[in-house]
Amino acid sequence: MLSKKVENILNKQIEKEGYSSNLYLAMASWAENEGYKGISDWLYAQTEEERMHMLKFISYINEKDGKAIIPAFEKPVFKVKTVKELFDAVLKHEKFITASINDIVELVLQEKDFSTYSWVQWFVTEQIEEEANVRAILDKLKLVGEANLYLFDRDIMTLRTPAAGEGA
Ligand code: OFO
Repeated sequence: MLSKKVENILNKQIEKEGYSSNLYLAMASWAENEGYKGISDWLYAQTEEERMHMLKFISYINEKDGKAIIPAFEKPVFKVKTVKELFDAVLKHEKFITASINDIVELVLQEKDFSTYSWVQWFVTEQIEEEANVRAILDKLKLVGEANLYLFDRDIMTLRTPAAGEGA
């Protein structure tokens, strides 16, 4: 059984994970239009990963006798002109998601909901990994330089760590 407060914060996270999925979908489409095939593949893969995160929240809430709410998703907004700006925006968004996962951890501890505390640790680890992946991409971009985007775009998928549960 989830407390009302825990059920609410987990439902809010469904919306955030769904928004993340749509944000990366919009970014993937931007990259595709700009001719960056590798970058768009990376973002399409992220889109799927975020959808999987959203589904995890939905099934956990329902499993615990709560009611998962599927919301209307806000239109994703981002304004970038360069690949560097694009990945800065991805990192900024991941930091926002990390902060919201931390808010969940804080609340479940206050509520003494130790099973949700244990369950949400998967997301704590996942956020460390996601931020690290994006930082590695930004480092690589710095290394190859914006002038060599062809190479960066060709190799970006090799920087992707498969998500937990995804075939390696
Ligand atoms: Fe769901 O981890 Fe990124 O946002």
